[in-house]
Amino acid sequence: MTDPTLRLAASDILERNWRGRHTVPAGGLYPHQWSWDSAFIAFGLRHLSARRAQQELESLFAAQWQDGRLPQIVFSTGLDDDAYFPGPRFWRSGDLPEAPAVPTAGLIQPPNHAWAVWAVHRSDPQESRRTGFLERTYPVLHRWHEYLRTRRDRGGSGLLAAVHPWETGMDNSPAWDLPLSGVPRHDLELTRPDLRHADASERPSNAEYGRYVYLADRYRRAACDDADADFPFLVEDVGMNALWCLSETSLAEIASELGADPFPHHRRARAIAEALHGLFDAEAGMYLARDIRTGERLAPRSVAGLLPLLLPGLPTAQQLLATLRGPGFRLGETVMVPSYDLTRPDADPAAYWRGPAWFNTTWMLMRSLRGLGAHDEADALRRNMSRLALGHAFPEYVDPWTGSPHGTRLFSWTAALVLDAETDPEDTP
Ligand code: 9WN
Repeated sequence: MTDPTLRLAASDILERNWRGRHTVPAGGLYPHQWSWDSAFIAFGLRHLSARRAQQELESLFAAQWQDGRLPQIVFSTGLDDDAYFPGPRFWRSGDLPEAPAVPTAGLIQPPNHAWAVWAVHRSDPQESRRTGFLERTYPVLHRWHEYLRTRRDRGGSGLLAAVHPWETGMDNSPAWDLPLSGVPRHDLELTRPDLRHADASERPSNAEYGRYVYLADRYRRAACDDADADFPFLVEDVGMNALWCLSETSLAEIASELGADPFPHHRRARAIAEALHGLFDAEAGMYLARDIRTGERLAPRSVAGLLPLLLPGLPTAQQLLATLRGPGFRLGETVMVPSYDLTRPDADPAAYWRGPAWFNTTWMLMRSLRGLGAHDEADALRRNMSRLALGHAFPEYVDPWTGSPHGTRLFSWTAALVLDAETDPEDTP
């Protein structure tokens, strides 16, 4: 790590947001434990304490449902129900037979967990072996991926489907506008505790929230059973599936390390990669999400469509690199990778997932660039991420042109991922 101030500041945030067994994404806006945040956070924590990185992941794994799902949110007990909406009273997970003892949401988030477990192991294999980390986590991860494979392949294509924009982790992406437009709006008065902590112009609108709540409510009413054939939102998201494929490859590594057979994981990873290839759109120069209900590709080009770059030996890597460097994403001219196609007139550098640059997606693409030998571009991204994080109190996201900060501050994955990038700059996916 070149800059001790950065390391100190990042660890300070991770310490401040630590709640004894897990880290909250941000104290005010996101006061519970989020699934894919925890995996990103573990990538940073592993440089401070292998034990803590293990705890971060294992506190999430302790909330695994009997059907294998890892929930989007594990609710902290002891907070008011209105600390975040929808909270534990909305989900009432305790009434569902497959839910764990702790209150959780019923939705999921992108499966980056096996990837994180393997990274935590690699950073201190001795400590991992001594504590039996992989022995404990492998069965959990295996059941999680089985849930995705058997319950979430709603389109029968071999890809997992999201039933809610929240599941993709890129909630307000323009890619979801079309499928969301057919979703009814929940008619109850909305509670928006998020607006106490963030500017309304930088958060989804009430109209969008009405639809989000309709979907979550309908999913909960069906006991989160993934069996509703007419569910009004069913999309195959590129980012979720790329991370699933990458995590399946990590499961193969974990299986080998444990003396188990890695082959079934390699076989599944290959099957996901092949199915994912069905989402490649040569004209767009990237992968596009698919609406299962209509069978149509969703035209908006979001950063999710570049995330297959994480996958080793990707046949379309050069086309994706050209798109990343081209007018839509402008690598080298922008400070970090924008979340949405800059050539579109509705791209907005400040609006939630509709233009600004996030640290997690930039960090993933930085690692991908390094894996492809593009070291100078990877280094430039790393330097920009560190400068902007330190200069602006570790913001949730930034303007991709000017770097000006948006969203909440002291955001945990921002701290964790710049810490990771600076401590282990040579690491690849
Ligand atoms: C809903 C916690 C989460 C991230 C998501 C991000 C945002 C929540 C929200 O915050 O989503 O899950 O309330 O907007 O979009 O990626 O996991 O940091």
